[in-house]
Amino acid sequence: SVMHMAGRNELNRNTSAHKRGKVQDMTQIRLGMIGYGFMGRAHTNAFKRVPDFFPELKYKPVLQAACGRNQDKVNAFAAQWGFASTETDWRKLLERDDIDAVDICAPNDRHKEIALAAIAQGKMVLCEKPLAMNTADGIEMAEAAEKAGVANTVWYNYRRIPAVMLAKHIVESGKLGRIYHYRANFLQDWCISEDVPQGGASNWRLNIAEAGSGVTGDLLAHCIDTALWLNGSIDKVTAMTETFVKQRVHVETGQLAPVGIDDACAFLCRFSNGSLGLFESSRYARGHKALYTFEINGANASIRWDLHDLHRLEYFDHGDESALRGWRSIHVSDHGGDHPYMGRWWVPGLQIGYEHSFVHQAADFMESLEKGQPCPPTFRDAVETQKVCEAVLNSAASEIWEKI
Ligand code: SOE
Repeated sequence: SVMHMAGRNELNRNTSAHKRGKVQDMTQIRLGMIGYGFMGRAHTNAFKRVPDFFPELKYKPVLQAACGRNQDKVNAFAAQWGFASTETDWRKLLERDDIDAVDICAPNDRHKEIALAAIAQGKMVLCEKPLAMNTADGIEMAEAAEKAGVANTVWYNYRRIPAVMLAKHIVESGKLGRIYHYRANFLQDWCISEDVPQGGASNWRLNIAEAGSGVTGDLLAHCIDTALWLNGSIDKVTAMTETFVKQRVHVETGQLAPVGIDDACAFLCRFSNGSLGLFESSRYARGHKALYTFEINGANASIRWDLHDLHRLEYFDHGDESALRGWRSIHVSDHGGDHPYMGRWWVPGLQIGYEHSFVHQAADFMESLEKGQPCPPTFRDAVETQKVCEAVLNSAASEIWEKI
């Protein structure tokens, strides 16, 4: 039921509003946004679009409070984006009874503490990826959320790009036949300069204490989430990692400090369905800014997708007549219903972009409350990604195959 999915908070809100005799709009999901960086903006934009483009949804997100440590900066963010109030201490935010759902857009090392405290207050929790610093923490978070019965989701946003969702539908239709290969890349080049520091609002991703890992948790986690969803579970992995720049200035001390993260990572894996996986990620792939690609080769057909061309899905069908056989590039923009989410937007042929993956997840979260169903990937789903990330890092260290 919605009651179950939304958790105790829904119940509390009903009774207290009733007792006070106040009229409380029960269809409002009052959000507390923790963090106002890149993801704070992406999520806020998403929630703002939901009522306009998904008007039939019963539950409507409300920008109730933005939270960040710097009062001036959080005030400016709240004023610009339309939040009704601000907090500088996330614990205060969690104590407020006018907050129904907490969105965690703080660096990775803060996810667990904030999520557990939010769950203890009966709040719904939306958490940025990766869920946790390691598998054990992720399991603790998933168990706490399940025990409390609070709605939860992790922002692995790429699942909800229409072309990627179409790939899911094609896989589920069985058209590909037996799957032989799954291949994915996530390539960037922003760390090549040794002058990029570690730590702080812009570069916490380079600081092991805040990020937990480098490209494995930041970028390959996306590839792994998509892969587990499209191709099922992974049994074992063998990996290598490298840290090309061994020391970077730490912004807090101004001193050179050892770099603890993986700058690049490649791994091979075996999926439970018998297919072979090959994954690579680097922040040193000169020329690539955010090249996330995946390809699946089946006995009958193959599909491939590229984030730099995200509105297209490429498809090769061996069943086509031989004279016409070839890779087709599907512009995923049709409104007939076969192209996921596209009927929500403009007219056929006009594409959408990166930010819409977040809009779709925000809308799906609201819908999940109405239907009383989970909004995947849940904390529990994200633990599976965490397990693969951990096995990859362990294998890179041990130089042996690691079972999941
Ligand atoms: C890193 O540069 C980053 O912003 C990741 O943190 C995101 O998860 C990825 O989607 C794009 O790249």
